[in-house]
Amino acid sequence: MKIRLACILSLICCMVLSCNHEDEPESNTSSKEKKTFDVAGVKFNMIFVEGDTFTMGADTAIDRDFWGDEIPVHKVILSDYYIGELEVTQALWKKVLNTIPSDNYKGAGTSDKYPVENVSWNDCQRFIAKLNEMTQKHFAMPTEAQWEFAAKGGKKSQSYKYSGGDAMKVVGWCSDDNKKETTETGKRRPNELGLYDMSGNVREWCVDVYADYDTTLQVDPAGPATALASSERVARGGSFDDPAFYCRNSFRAKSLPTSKLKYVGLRLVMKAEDAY
Ligand SMILES: [Ca+2]
Repeated sequence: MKIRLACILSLICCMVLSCNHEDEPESNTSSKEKKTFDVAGVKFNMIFVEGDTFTMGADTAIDRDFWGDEIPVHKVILSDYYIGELEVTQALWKKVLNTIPSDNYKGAGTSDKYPVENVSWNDCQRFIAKLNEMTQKHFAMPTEAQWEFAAKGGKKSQSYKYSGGDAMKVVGWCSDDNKKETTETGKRRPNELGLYDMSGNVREWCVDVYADYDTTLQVDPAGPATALASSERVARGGSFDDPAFYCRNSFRAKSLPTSKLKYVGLRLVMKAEDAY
């Protein structure tokens, strides 16, 4: 009886360990669902997001914390795209621009898996331009619609409040953790698409100029066509420095494109047809 009990316990233990392992971000894989890119030795994964029509904005039936700019909800049609499995890391930023801008820099090597932050929207555009020059690819900053659709789990959405769950402490890092700094990317549970830290850790710049929503059906929207130097840009997902309700899938933050903040970084996207 004791032997049988020991076997059952060790089987459960193996299953738990196996599950934990599956939650760790993987590298060195390449398929339609997940493409690995290598920039002079720094590898990162992009996850396929099948396009669809989705409802953008706060689902007020499940989320009573919504703010006025999260409505009116509206239908958006998105084409297929890829989005970063993780926030852009300090290792990748260093490899591309050879600079170390982050406030939470832990030292050479140690900081590699931490998200880059303290980078302005303008800095991020320079980073992407240089990355594209190095790789001969077409990486971009997500549109606000691409970011929100991916955060909500795309076509695999389970209608969670945060990206990947209804409890923030399970899926990401916010001020409730009381850490007062970023955490290595990929340490909490991913969302339905396998994306980590969409909610929390660092807010993520989007390409869009911040503007009110309207009810018009939109196809691959990228925000207002006119952008002034003083136009605030959208940053989504909340951060380690924000309360949990800022980390909801539909919450919208904004900052000037010149703002460098220790809680704002970015994530990459790419059109599906550009991934080959
Ligand atoms: Ca984030």
